[in-house]
Amino acid sequence: MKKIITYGTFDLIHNGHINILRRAKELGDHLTVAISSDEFNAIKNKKAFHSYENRKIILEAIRYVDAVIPEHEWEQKIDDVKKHEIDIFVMGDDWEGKFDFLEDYCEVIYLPRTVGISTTQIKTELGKANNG
Ligand code: C2G
Repeated sequence: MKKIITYGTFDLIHNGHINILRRAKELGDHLTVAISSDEFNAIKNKKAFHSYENRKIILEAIRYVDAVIPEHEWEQKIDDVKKHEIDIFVMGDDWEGKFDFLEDYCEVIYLPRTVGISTTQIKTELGKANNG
């Protein structure tokens, strides 16, 4: 069984998230998603609309996702890859090159981001709409 892992905040789920989850799953048989805890988001200077628990509930309902684990820190990836016997690590190419150190443990694949959508854009445009 070929196991895939990917990491992210996955707040306000949108088509860009779905595209990378679908394409990650297509690379193997089992996809684990490590979603950032609320505390780790603070380290990433991100404030998610949905709490970790709610982002987990939403991710678990997506057909491409087989398991959801928490991401507490940058340094956990090697342990995660070993513990979950991961074959392929996948991230959007905005992270191109940043996780190449994992190549000693698994295949590393960066996939093109979906253009024209982001959680930040959703928040910004909703903010404008509500403020007239
Ligand atoms: N993504 C994408 N296309 C978009 C937006 C996001 O392909 N239009 C991808 C990102 O490249 C990432 C995943 O969706 O692979 C999750 O994006 P975020 O929730 O923004 O995750 P991020 O804050 O980049 O956290 O340790 C890694 C970090 O946790 C990644």
